[in-house]
Amino acid sequence: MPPGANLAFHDLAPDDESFRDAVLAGLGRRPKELPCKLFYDAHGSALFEQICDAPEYYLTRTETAILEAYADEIAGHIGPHCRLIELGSGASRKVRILLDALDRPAAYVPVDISRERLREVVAVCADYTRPFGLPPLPGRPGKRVGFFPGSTIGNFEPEAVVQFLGNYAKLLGHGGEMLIGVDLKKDPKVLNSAYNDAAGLNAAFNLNLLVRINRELGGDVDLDRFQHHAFYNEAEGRVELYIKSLADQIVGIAGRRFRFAADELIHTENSYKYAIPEFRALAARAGFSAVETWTDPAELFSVHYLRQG
Ligand code: AVJ
Repeated sequence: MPPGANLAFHDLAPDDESFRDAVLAGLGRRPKELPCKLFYDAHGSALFEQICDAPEYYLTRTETAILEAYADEIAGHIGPHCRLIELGSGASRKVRILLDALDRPAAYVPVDISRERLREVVAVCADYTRPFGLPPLPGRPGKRVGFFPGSTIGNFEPEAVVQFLGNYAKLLGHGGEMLIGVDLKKDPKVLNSAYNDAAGLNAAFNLNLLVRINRELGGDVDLDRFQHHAFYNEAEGRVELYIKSLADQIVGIAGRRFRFAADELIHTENSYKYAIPEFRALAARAGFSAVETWTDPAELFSVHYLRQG
């Protein structure tokens, strides 16, 4: 933190469902599932950082290049003294690019935990998939601007995207604007390799859920009897991630016994991909109109600047 910068931390104490409850609930469903938010324990987050540097996983470097290429144009749209409210990890290089280009931003509000060089940093611990209120923000009243990079919006079902953007709109208030990263539909080969990288980082990231179950819930999962399974479902416009059981087996977890059939799939994540008009249509249903959209020359990824109304 630079000299003179202030850091405020507001813990809204989100009542996060325990890992145990989420696992037992998910494995109790038909078909079985484990929610993707469970990926991000310390090891999972570290694996994801590695995935971001994998040659096949173009998303992070492409979005970063777009932000670097158009930072001044984006800062022009945002204007001076904004309050930048970022949902999710603020640790990435991306917000750094934005903050360096912005004109005297008034505050940066990472809704998770991050570090920044601003006059004011207001960190808020909250579950942003649910509505929450912001604490009073310091500095002169500037525009509230949302920042949601990384195509994490792709994890929401399309109908939930409208709900989520609607909640975000309320959080930003009248005249609020937002910058959001959205991965684009493309050649299935490119998508399939992005989620099945040669180094096996996506597989380790996915199967880390089973490692967590053994460590945290006293599971007796034999990891050699399960496999990473990810593919692009063109009809649904999404990459689907599963953990596949390689045999008929019974596994003990948290004192319970779960039966898995050979080839049974446990769903762990959807990552929706959009064509630009498709995403704009969803944003419009949430009350946002498209001000500008930037892509890379190969149109692999898109960054959208949206305005309410
Ligand atoms: C962080 C949700 C954007 O869906 O591409 C990476 C997570 N899943 N490899 C994505 C992820 C498998 C990533 N997001």
